[in-house]
Amino acid sequence: MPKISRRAARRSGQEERLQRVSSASSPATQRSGSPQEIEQEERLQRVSTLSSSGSPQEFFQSLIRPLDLQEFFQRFWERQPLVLHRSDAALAGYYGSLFPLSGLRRLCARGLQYGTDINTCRCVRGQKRLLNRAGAVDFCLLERDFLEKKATIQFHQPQRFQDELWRIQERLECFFGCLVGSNVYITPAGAQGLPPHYDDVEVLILQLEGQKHWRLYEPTVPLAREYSLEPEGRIGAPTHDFILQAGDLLYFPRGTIHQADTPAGAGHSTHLTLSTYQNMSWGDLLLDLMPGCVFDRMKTDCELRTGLPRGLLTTPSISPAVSHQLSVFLRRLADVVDQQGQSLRSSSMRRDFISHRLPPFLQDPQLLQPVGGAPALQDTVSLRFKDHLLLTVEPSPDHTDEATELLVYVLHSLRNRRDTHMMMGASDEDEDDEESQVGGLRFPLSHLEALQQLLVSDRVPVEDLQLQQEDKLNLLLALWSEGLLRVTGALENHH
Ligand SMILES: O=C(O)CCC(=O)C(=O)O
Ligand SMILES: [Fe+2]
Repeated sequence: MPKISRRAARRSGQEERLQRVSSASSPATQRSGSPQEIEQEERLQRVSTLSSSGSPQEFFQSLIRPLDLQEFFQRFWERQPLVLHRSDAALAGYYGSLFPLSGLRRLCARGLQYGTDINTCRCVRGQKRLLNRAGAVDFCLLERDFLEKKATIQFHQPQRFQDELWRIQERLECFFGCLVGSNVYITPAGAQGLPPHYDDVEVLILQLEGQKHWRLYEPTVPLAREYSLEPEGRIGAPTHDFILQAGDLLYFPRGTIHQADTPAGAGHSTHLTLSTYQNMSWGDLLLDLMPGCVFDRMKTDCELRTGLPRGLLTTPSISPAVSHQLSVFLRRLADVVDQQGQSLRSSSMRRDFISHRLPPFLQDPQLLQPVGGAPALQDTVSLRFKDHLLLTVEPSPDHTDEATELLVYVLHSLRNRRDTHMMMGASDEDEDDEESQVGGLRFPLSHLEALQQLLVSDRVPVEDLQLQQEDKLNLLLALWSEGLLRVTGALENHH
């Protein structure tokens, strides 16, 4: 079956190409302890104006406050830009704590690389100039380029280093069911980093520090699938022209042409661009599903297995008879999709998401380990980290003949790497065998029903599991050892 490389596209997400992340940049899981940092941490705990304990939906709701979720998706999502001016000092303080300029020196000390982790650029008379130096970022030189050359600092995927961004993006990935990347842009006063362009992602922009002047223009390619520059002469007059202040939020659909500059006279501007929905369209799903769908159909539909007309591949164009025959097959496939849609298998999009998303936001990695005692037959059990796991039914990789055996996979992101999140190519050499990259377990198809029971219920008495008695312990022990199951005590205790 042809495999469509979805990951290749992520390279072009946002403006910049993301390349191999240096192995020197290690994950930032350890708590740091200077007095200022502890103070900031405490402030975060106090102000946390973004819902931290609620569901992913409550979290997103708190992000677009005061707008309501339904209104956002009906009026704005994929339709038009939204500017939320807040005048909310607490929120501005919280946004400011997400990536303070004052913390950049400490981040640079971790061995950041130009091109990979940071780009420096400046837009002069509509032209972008890349000001990157070679190799590792030296903070003093970076600061000098920022002050003297008026370079904009574009920091790639800061959630790798900033815990609160990890928390925010992990919540958003749960909410959208899609990867969420980010970039921070720091622009000195009286400067512009990038010329007018559009991105291939839905973006939410949080103004963290200072202010920024934005101009948005009608898309030339609505819901664009590729990043592109647009020459000033082609973009016409802006549809939106406004200034974002710290604490404000901006949303615009992919394809929206935009440019932004920091007004002269004020201080620097820092904003965070959260991006999502790259390659997440109906077309992408069809690209993902069709090969498997045709492949399966060929097993039962002998006509799909009849040979092509002689010489078809060397005739210059498809004849009307051939295109008619193709359309007949496509209609038949459409009927199959209509009637047996539930058996469609979108595996590569799901695997791509589950294997590349952020791991659960946990300060203590111990929490990913098995908890409590091992399950026994008289127990009541529940799944842990439901937000981070999914079931797929796929052919066993061990069988290559036509009578392929189907297996149920429990895929999860518990042990995904935070330090390479959204960094293309970070682990390319181990990606050949994709299966080995996804955390997960596989079981015979007979276990599907019991797994679904566990997924939809808060807790299930083991005796109620729809599974052969002798298979139950195997299933539960496998899930428990993986950190995905806990014993919740007998059901009557909870009634
Ligand atoms: O700040 C800038 O110069 C551009 C930022 C941008 O293009 C974005 O956030 O998508
Ligand atoms: Fe952009």
